[in-house]
Amino acid sequence: MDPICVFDGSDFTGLLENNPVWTPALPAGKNDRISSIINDSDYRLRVFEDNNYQGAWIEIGPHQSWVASAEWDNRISGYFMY
Ligand SMILES: [Ca+2]
Repeated sequence: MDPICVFDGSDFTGLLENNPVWTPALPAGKNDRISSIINDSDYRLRVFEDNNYQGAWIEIGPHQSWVASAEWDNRISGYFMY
């Protein structure tokens, strides 16, 4: 499976997770820090503002990269892929 990478930086630097799994709550050092994502998998990635897949969410499609808007910067607390 090709990786999904989430980054602290807004320019795909500062790797926080490589090939993440379903994550209802990111640990403290990674919570509310994601600023960019590369989804190089065949799955959709749905990211949530709150723990346990709650609150606002958006999706990053297969083989897409994403840079957080001001609204979403340092806000993601969990994600799953499907
Ligand atoms: Ca959050």
